[in-house]
Amino acid sequence: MRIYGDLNSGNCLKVKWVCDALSLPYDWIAVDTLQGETRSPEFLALNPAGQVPVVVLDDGRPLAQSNAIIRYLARDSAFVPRDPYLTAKMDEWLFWEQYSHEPYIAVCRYQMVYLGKPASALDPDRVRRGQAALALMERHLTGTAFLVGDHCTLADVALLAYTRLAAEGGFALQDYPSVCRWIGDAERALGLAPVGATA
Ligand SMILES: N[C@@H](CCC(=O)N[C@@H](CS)C(=O)NCC(=O)O)C(=O)O
Repeated sequence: MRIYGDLNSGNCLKVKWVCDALSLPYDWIAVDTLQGETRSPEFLALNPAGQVPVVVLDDGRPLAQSNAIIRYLARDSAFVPRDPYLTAKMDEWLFWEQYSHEPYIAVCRYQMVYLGKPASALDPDRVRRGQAALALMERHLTGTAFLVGDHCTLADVALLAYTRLAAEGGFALQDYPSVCRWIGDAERALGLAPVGATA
């Protein structure tokens, strides 16, 4: 399998984390989104949306959208609950992440880290919605170890990707203590070093 991705992108890291945790072999193809590498005809043939991550499976079929990719790769693993209702609760978080979390937290981070904007130049409505997403997670994680039950599922993988980087987007993670506790637990479950830790 080939993974086309950017190691600074949380969406791409979701795929890497799942492959590493499940010992799925892959070749990582680094794609520089800022240099237009997602706009080449070859890349657009893999993903007409012109975004990473994209995987090309061993049989040559491409698949895009981070949550669709991890859903496919981890389909028979402990990252997906066996109980259909709990699987649907996991999917609830995956859809929520893409509509109500990533567009605010990841985009604020993108504007600060990639485009060099100061926090004061961020769209206040985007910041407010990012804070609302963190507050919702805080309320939920105050009563549960992981997002769905007591072990790490794809819901945690997907939400961890940008939540652990939220400070880089100007968000005060210390205001969300249960989220901070969960970040550590999810990182340990995935075998990840904390953000900023030197190897
Ligand atoms: N919903 C998509 C979002 C993918 C996405 O936003 N990818 C960004 C990097 S994180 C990208 O490729 N940006 C380059 C571009 O849009 O041209 C997913 O979850 O995979």
